[in-house]
Amino acid sequence: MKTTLSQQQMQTFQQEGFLLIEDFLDPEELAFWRSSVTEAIKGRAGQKMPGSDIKLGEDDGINEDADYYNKVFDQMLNLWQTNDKVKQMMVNEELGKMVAQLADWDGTRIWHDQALIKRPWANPTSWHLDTPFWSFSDRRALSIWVALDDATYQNGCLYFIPGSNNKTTFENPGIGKNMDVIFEFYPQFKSSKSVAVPMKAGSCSFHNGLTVHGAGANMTNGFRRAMTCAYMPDGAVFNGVKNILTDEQVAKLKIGDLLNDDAQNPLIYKK
Ligand SMILES: O=C(O)CCC(=O)C(=O)O
Ligand SMILES: [Fe+2]
Repeated sequence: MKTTLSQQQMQTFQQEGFLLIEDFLDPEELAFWRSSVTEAIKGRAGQKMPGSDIKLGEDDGINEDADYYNKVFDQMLNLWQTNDKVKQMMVNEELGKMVAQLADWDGTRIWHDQALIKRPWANPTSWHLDTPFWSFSDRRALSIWVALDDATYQNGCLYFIPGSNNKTTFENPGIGKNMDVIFEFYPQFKSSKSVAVPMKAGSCSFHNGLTVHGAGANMTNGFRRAMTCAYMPDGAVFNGVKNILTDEQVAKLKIGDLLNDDAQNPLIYKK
């Protein structure tokens, strides 16, 4: 894993809100990540996340747009909790340090990992923010997105609006069916230039969770698989948003409580 960062890369990330790292994984590591994620997904038998009965393709059942959203991507969360190989990939101090350097914080915890798989002919992922969905509020929170297949203009590579990370708020426009819903909330970006980030399998990008981002449709007959992980700073506190926490976990939390349960949010690096 290529986890060494230059000062320039850290600065670019702070300014632009995203950073591409080419050849993040070497071929051997990529093979391990691919087979481990595949194994972990199989092991789930359709269960989207531990502690929940929701099956892949069954959520949002009351939402008339469920059919559309189910075809944006298959989303499997917290594979690290149910597969030891994925745990080995995710609970990695070097990676935690890299994240801490980009975020400029002292300790890194995992919020959740997530496999994001665009099947052949998948719908696009419309412009959105990540952090406002999460159960803590921190402008520095970020994700890694590792390409397990080549991510191309044709099959749904990521797009970013550079610099939006420093101007968005915690207001959450959600992931709308229409690509442009976010601009109703953040009209200042309506005429911004976007940047496409195609990448080879094994490369990765990091993005701040307040950077406006999305992905294209999959116009091909192949899969576009990515393994991602969202990170939080050590010391982050509960903001009252349930997100992926279970009812039992939420029942035990008061707003302002530390999210420091290592079984849910493992500390992977501390300065
Ligand atoms: O993979 C995608 O289509 C979207 C990824 C994304 O929004 C994220 O990783 O935060
Ligand atoms: Fe996102």
